[in-house]
Parts: sequence; C-alpha cells; structure tokens
Amino acid sequence: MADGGRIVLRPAPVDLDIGGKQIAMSGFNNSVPGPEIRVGQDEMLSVRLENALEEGTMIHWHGIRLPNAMDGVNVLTQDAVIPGGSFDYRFAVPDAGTFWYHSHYLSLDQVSRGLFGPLIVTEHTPPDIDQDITVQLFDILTDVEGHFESMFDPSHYTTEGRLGNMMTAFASRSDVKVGERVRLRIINPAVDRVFRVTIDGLSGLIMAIDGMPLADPLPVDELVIAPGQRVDVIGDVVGEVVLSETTLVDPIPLTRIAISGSRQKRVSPIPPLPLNRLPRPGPVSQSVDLVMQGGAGGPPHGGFGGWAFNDVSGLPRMPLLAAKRGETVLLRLRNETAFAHGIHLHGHHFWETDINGAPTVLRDTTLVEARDTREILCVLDNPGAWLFHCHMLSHQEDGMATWLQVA
Ligand SMILES: [Cu+2]
Repeated sequence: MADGGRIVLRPAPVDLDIGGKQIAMSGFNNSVPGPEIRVGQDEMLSVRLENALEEGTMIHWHGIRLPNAMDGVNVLTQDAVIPGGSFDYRFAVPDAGTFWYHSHYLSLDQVSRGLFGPLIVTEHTPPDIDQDITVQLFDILTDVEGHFESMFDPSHYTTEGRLGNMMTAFASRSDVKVGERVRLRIINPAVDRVFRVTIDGLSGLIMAIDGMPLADPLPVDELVIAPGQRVDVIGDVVGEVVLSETTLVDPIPLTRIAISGSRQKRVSPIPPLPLNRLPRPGPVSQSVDLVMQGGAGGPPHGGFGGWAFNDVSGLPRMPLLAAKRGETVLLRLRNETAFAHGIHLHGHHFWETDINGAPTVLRDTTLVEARDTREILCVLDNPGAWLFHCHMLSHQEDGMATWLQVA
C-alpha cells in the first residue's frame, strides 16, 4: 500500500465570505468547507489533527470502513483532542467513492460553524470524464444582523432541527464547457436540512449513492439528500449547470457552474463505476427494532431528552445489539415521530431493502420519513463499538444515539 503523505487539518476560527458578507465561522486550515482530501483506493490516509480551537474537537470520516480506533467518536473510540493538542489518524481506505469528514465533538455547533470537508477516494482506473467537481450543500442560520446565530433555540430540538435561513452550495469549479463529461459529487454536510435538488444543464445518470457505485445507474430526477448522504452524477454538459433546492414552490438556485466554451460531445454511453468489494448479506442471525421517539407531536417515551431510541435518550450503557464478526443482522427502523430522521451507522455500509426484504441500495445513512418504517440489512464485519445515530445533529444532540458492538 502506498502512503499518500501526511496531511495536517487545523481547525480554527475563520471568517466566511458569502456574497461579500463576512460571517464568523470555524474552518479546517482557514477554509469553509475544509480542504478537499483525495486519496487512492486501498492507500493509507494519514492526517494529523492540530486543534487550534478554544474547545475540544475530533474528526469522523463519514462512510469509511476503517478501524474502530480511527472513527473519531467521543466516549466510544477516543477522547476529545484538547485545545493545542493533536491526534494522528491513519488508516487504509478500502472503497472508492465520495465520502466526507467532519467534527464529531459538540458536532451540532462545530459542523454548523463549518468544520467539515470532502474526502474523495479515487478508483484504481478512474472513469473517462473531463471534470470531477465536488458540490457541498449547506445552510447557515444567521441572526437579524447577518451574523452566525449562536443562541440556543429549544424549538430546534423538537422539530426538523436547526435549519439555516441562508442556503448555498460550495462547488469546487466555477466553469465547464458544453459537451464535457462531468462528474458531480454532491455531499450534504448540513446539520439538519434534507435537500431536495434538481440539476439543470447536465444530461446524465446517478452513478453512486453514499460512496457506493450502482450496478445499474439511475435516471436523475429530484435528488433527496439527507444530512450526511452523497450522490454522484456523471453527465454531459448541455448548458449552464445549476443546482436548485425545490422544497419551496419557487426553486432556489444553490450554485451555478458557468459555460466557458464547448468541445465535441462524447458518443460513448456512460459505463457504470466499478463496484466496491463488500460482503453480501447472509442468513439473518438477529433482528432488532430501533424505535424513533419524541419531538413535537410524538408519543411519550422513557428518555430524558427531546428525542429517544427505544425509550433511551443519549448513549445507552449496553449496545443496541452485540454481534459476532460477520453476522448479518436485520434492523427494523420504526419512526413513530412526526419528523424525518437520517439514520447513520459508523464503520459499515448496509443495504436498504424492498417490500419483499430483498437488498436494494447500499448506504451508510438512510432517511426514514415521519411515521414510516424501513428495514436494513447489515453485515457486521468490522470489529468495535460503532455509533448508530440520527445524522440530524440537533436530534443526535438531544437523544438520538445508540451503538452496536461487533466482537
Ligand atoms: Cu432525527
């Protein structure tokens, strides 16, 4: 395995310029979002975290199947890195695809302030494209004077969470040519907002979801992207590329990638990306219910917080389930609340299933709509204590977290 050389990530306070306005945020290496990390599949990633904040922090590598000690989770895998302190993360990246990193300490506050960035794992043989563009969807909550809103609003804990009043998207390129074949790696690092996105100006297909290539790419319609989720699209540019948020009646443009010339369009079809090597589900050895409870309009529950899993708010002393390495488990995610939740498992991907229980799409974060139920199949082949939580970070902070133990 090659070693890509050590990268330093240094979180510190930084001003973000949005439309000529300066907003005091936090960023890795003086930048919001943080620097894009690129590493080849099966290579080692070495990152030194140097904490220049005035509070603790740590980094989680979202979607990467890594050793438990590198997962960046308070209590379960490491202690917070104190101000002025450092921590070395070093692990191999087994899967090619679109991933991301973010603070996993005081994460509602630190991620909403900008402590996140893209982690791109490149294929051994990259696809034939002209531009590889990362687009990070984000929203920021500002106060009446346009500053970062740092007041605590208890209603965020009982509803959809902390939704920004300013929506944007950070694209790693500002121009393309008509006829170019472009890969868009769309990431949603927003703390609580589910983005519903349309793409104009690109004729293409959904090639991968949550970093995992699809055997059969899907047509691009409205993309529903929950916090933590990713979608890769490859397509040919036919005009200005505009990503818009479509939840409201009038779509809101998030970013525009302008046209700067043209080239001969490819005639070849877009081939699927090579699949990552993940274990297929075997016979189910355990089935466990995860009941989501709480929030405005939700039934009473036994937890102390605004939200709970199985009548417990916050990390329980015992894991939701304990498995032997390699077991296939079925998790029934039952949302009894009036709000959607994006449920994220660390250290693994899992299969969403269809109504017959057959595996469909590999994900690391699944969106369960209000009062809906979803069954997922997990091959628990990575030993350790793995966080399993709602990636709406307001919900996580107020109770929606548990963990799995894999021996
Ligand atoms: Cu939630």
